[in-house]
Amino acid sequence: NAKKPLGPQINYTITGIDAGAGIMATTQKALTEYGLTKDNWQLQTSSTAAMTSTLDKAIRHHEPIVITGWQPHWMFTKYPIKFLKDPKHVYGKSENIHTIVRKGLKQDKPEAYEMLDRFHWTPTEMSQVMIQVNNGKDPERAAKEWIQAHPDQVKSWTKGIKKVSGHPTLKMTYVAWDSEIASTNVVAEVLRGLGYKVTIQAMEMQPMWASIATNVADAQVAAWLPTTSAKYYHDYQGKFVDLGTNLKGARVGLAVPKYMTNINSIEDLKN
Ligand code: PBE
Repeated sequence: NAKKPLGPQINYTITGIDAGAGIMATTQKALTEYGLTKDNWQLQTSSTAAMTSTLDKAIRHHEPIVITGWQPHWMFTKYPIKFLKDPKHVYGKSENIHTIVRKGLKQDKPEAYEMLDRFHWTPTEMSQVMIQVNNGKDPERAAKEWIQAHPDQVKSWTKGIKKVSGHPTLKMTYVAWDSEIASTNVVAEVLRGLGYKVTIQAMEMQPMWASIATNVADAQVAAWLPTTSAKYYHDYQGKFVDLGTNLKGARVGLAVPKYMTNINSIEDLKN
């Protein structure tokens, strides 16, 4: 098997996720830029759950597989996988996750704005929530428990902010990726602690950006930049407020099991 090139072994197929994800658009671009479309490499659309279950199966059988991978995500702790080098930097060097709010939020809901502006955490902290949810815990429960276990961190986001009265509503939108399920639930819980009646609504990436741009929603904490969400960032530029990084050091790319020792770079997918 080692002598047979990788392409035919996996039908020249990269196992991807939902069509709307930024990583899918970037991977399509990578196939072109690395000259892989000529070899008939293709990107298969599925979902995170389907991709990780295909990955699980491949690893159990010690078979080759190429997936769209990103960090923070439990796939990197649960499975022995590695990112492929990306010498053309199609996926960018590293990504940060930004908090995006609607215009006018600062005037209308200054307390919420202030908390959202302060919110930031580390990949390790986000992973603590993600793992609990992956183990079957309800996301709201996992968020509440994380908040209880990290009072100092939460205080740094809320210290000095006055609790609001009358339970004003606050609407957050997100895409149901594991990372965003974790962050959105934690932020929503903290805002509830400040007196808001917070709703969170999952949708696809384009409507999420549109919801903020049209003032239908107040905030989202799911903007992977500068590469992964670039399309919508530019499409809606001027119609939202970017509060900057809430998580530093995310990463997006193609990944393979570590036992695929001959495949270390996207270039290696070429025969
Ligand atoms: N992801 C996780 C998303 C952003 C968060 C990398 C799958 C994407 O748009 O590709």
